[in-house]
Amino acid sequence: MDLGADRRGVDMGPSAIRYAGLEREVERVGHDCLDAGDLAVPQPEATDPVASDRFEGEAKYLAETRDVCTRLAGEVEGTLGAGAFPLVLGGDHSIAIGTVRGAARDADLGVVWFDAHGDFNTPATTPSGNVHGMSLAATLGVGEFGTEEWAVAPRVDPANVAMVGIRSLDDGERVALRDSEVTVFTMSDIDDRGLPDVAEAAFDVATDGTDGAHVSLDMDFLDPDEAPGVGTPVRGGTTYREAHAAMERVGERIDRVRSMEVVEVNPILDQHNRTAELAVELVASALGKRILS
Ligand SMILES: [Mn+2]
Repeated sequence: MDLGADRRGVDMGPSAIRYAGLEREVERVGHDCLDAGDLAVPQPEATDPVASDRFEGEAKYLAETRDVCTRLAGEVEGTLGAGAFPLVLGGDHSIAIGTVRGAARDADLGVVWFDAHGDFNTPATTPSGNVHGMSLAATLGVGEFGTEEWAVAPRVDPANVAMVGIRSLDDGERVALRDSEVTVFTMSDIDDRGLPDVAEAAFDVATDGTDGAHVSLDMDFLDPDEAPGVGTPVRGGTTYREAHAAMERVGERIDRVRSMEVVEVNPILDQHNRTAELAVELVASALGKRILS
């Protein structure tokens, strides 16, 4: 999916992640892996960004995004229903609306959101109109997203949502986040407490009284020195080891993890596919790979 922002190239991300050997690596960690292929997503060049929709002009490609996310939610729900673990590849972060909706359908779900950004804008606050910067707000039913067709609420309680790695917020989302029950661990928190401690705390938030957590990994969680091939890079992110430490914490609690997605890999901005390769490594850590095993 590359509808969540102005055309950038993140729709090639899943292909780059596959090319980097995801399936092989997942099987090496000890899991069977079935690639269910790509969802059909409209091409931005063939689509009017402000076609008729409820929030016309304030959120680009909203109708198309909702359609894709509705189908994705069905895939995720079906995967869970088959007793498997859904791992969704992006694509821009707007896909989280579908992943979370599917994972929350039959469960009380918490969310751990690893990201440089808040993704907490709404059509009323967005400076850009890009839905990938609204995906968490849409998931929680904030503001104009508080309608039945958008929100997964009440199944995802904001009190069970934790964000990690935040370092770039728009003014409107800073206010909205402060007014919400979402727990935000910024890069400053990681400086102060260290990543393992922050990741543990985030997991505690997401699993407190829930049936499990969804892990949403935006590759811009990492510093662009490590992950240059992302849609919206921001300096001052996590290091290579910190990112692995975060995913190793996920791996330690994998029995409480219901679903995962890795998003915003942009092969056009990447260097020799290193960001996609890093995405594969981080997924392997999250699924249980350890240095000595
Ligand atoms: Mn994001």
